[in-house]
Amino acid sequence: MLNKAKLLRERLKSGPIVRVMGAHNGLGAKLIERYSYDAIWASGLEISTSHALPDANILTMTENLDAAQAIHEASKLPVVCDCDTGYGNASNVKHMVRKYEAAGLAALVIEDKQFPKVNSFVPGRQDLTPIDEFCGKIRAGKEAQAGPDLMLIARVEALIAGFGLEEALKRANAYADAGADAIVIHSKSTSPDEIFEFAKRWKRTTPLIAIPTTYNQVTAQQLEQAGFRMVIYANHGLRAAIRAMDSVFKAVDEAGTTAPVENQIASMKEVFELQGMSLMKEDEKKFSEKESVQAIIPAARDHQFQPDLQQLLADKPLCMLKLGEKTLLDRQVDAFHSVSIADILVVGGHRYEQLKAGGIQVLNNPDYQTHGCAQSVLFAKPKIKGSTVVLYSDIVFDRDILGRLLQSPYPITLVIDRSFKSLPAREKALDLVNTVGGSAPKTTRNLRVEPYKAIKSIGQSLGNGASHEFIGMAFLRKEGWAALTHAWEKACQEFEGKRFYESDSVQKADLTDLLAYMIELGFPIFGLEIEQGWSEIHSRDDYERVLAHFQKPVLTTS
Ligand code: SPV
Ligand code: MG
Repeated sequence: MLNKAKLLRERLKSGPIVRVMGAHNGLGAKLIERYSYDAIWASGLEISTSHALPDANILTMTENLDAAQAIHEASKLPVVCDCDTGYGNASNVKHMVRKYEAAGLAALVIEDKQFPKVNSFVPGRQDLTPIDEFCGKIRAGKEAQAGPDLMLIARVEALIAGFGLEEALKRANAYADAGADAIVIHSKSTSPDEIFEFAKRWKRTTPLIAIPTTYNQVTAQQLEQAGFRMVIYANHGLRAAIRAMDSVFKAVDEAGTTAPVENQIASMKEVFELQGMSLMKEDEKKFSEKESVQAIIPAARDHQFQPDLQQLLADKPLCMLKLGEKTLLDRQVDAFHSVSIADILVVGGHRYEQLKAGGIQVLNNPDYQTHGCAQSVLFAKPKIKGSTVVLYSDIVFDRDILGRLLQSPYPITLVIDRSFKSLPAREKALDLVNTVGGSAPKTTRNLRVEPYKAIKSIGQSLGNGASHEFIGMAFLRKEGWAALTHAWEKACQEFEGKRFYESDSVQKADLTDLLAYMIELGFPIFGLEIEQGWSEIHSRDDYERVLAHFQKPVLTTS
């Protein structure tokens, strides 16, 4: 672990003057770190102001420690902590040193004023602690620290309190004798002369620190030449933030829009960078990314075999039909997004250029007229990395079906509806399924209904013996997808020039043909049983019915 206290201690001994900039939170620390500062000042004034409270020991030690810790954790730089008067007497200082040291803070500054202190620039009471008492606090602090590196710095307020140079020197010498690792000689003069004079008369090796808030013309180089080893710019970030926020708030108030300030403020990109968002994203990838699921929507067919839809579909694929304000495809994409599936591959053919929806990738299959649905699904193969949901482009469904499907532990799971038997017969052949064991009996109360059924057979010609209907939505885990593509290659060789289950050829095969083949090869395929909650669009009637559903006024309760 980076020992920042040791680093700072070393830096004070040699090299250019140590430059320290003030902050009150992690954000300030991040901005300071962009430049060449050596350390960060966890300023009591800044921290108090950020709580809109007086800099007068109103905040507790814990609140100040929390802020200092946030600064420390946000940055690689050592933190020099403003610890006011040490939050009480020698016992409080001992407790404080242990807590701050354990938190990894590099240096603590305590000032020789009486508790509760008031900021040095506020006129009025600036009462000093008796020298002996303050020396006791320093000794207590040094005794309390566990390791050799933490620095306990004594801040002399004699010049602030109006006692003059002699008193300041007397105190500084006593504090150095008591074990202080450095001395802050604070001044509210507008010229650096008094602290220069102090430095001239300082004959010890204990390093000197200046806080040039009022004598702001002085340069770091001048301070260094005068003998100072550290300069603290105590509150400039806070004061800059006040001015920046205020001018933006004022401008927006006057303009009634945020447009005029947009180019004066940080972009969201910069905000995210300061948060460490990109690092977090990398970590998510590295450590906690869930198996990413892709989606394939085969949408190549022209639906010429559905005469009453022909007119509607002359210039577009079926999934581009409008269902209320959105297209069918939009609704499918929304459903995928709701379960965090963003990589959506739509295999197009007929009027593929019309396929449009947020974030989809269109793959154009130029041979769609001679290919069946299975081949359309497999057209996406080069893009598939692991698990995938296959969704027919002509169905609408309740989103929770998709959510439940993704919970399936099986390599291949088809969504199967058990309600089809109780519905009026439909003219078009259905993708029927027979499961092992059939549906749960409706007459008994079941504590738990097993939602997954092993599928025994699948095909359009199963007829009345079928137990369920395949709705056109399937989830293939990585191994399921691998098995499907493997079965496809095998089928292409084995069934070359022959009928393939219910299709004239492998090329023309439906997905159900390929699944039937896999079942015959002994690959386990499961069904997630549902009861309604979806509809296909196979005819004009279907379309009108689904359209009416989406145009229905929203029901309100009175
Ligand atoms: C602080 O930043 O809280 C300080 C320095 O103590 S000053 O406000 O300049 O006294
Ligand atoms: Mg302070």
